[in-house]
Amino acid sequence: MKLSVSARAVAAAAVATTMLLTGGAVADAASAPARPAAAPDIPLAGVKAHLSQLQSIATANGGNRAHGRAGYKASLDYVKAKLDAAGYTTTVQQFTASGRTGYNLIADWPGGDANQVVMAGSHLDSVSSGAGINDNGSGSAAVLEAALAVCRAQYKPTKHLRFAWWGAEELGLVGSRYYVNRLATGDRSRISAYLNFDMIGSPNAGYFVYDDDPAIEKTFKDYFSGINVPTEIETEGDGRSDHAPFKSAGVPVGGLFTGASRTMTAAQAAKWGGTAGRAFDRCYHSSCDTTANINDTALDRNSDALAHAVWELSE
Ligand code: DTR
Ligand code: CA
Ligand code: ZN
Ligand code: ZN
Repeated sequence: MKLSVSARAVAAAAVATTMLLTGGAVADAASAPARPAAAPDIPLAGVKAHLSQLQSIATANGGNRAHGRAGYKASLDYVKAKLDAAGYTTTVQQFTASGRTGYNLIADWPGGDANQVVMAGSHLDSVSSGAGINDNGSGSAAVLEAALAVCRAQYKPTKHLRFAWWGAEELGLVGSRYYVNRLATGDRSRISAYLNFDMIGSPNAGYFVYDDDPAIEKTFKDYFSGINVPTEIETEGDGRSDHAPFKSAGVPVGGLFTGASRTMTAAQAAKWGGTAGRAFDRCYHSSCDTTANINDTALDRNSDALAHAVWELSE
């Protein structure tokens, strides 16, 4: 007698056979490991609101947010208040440089593996000649808004997230070096990545990716490829921002940069838009580095890339 064998029975037999051969469950769409949630879009309006606050702080405090001046501490108090309200564990680290008191702000997002810490940071100080909105309100505001997005999402990554705002970078990476030098040796090796954001909204913006750690570099480059924005390797800054002390301590580092006093070439203008022969930021370290000195598209793209990397590297 010929048996009619249903397709379901054939499939069941195939699964059973596979189970026997693999000794385990058969992975299928339902059981495949879930891909981590993609990073949320970082609202440009949120980042710009922080820049407006930093501009107001500078205007109310002698026109700058420089190390050792009232404008810097007011900037730190602003950022800290936002993070405290969002449930972060914040720490203010005090140090002295050039005879004046400086401060780092460290914000830990509760949870995650303390042996695998993903950090994102930026320097919060300006030079004494201006408000420092691109240098480096842009990085500080983007890191803050990404940290607030982690709270909004109630993101619970495998790794531990830590965010930092450095003091006295303009004096020579003083705050970040103070932090790294005071890490217990074991703590240095617990930092699996440090991401640096110093000038990410330059008016005549280039899109530069640090090429220090290949995996971090790829994370950023893949993001920009996904939005069809070409990038170049950052060549102006080795040792010139707060990633340097982390790199010297053996921590994998990466970051983004939109350019400072170097001029944009014709080839760069052709792929990015912008003006050839003009500095990426004509107001670098000048009094005109105000909220008018920001390229919104560049700031938005880099803020979103920052969040993408934080989510991707901490999953
Ligand atoms: N040192 C930064 C500006 C700067 C110049 N080149 C780079 C490269 C990468 C990051 C930052 C910079 C400052 O003046 O704060
Ligand atoms: Ca965005
Ligand atoms: Zn600077
Ligand atoms: Zn800077």
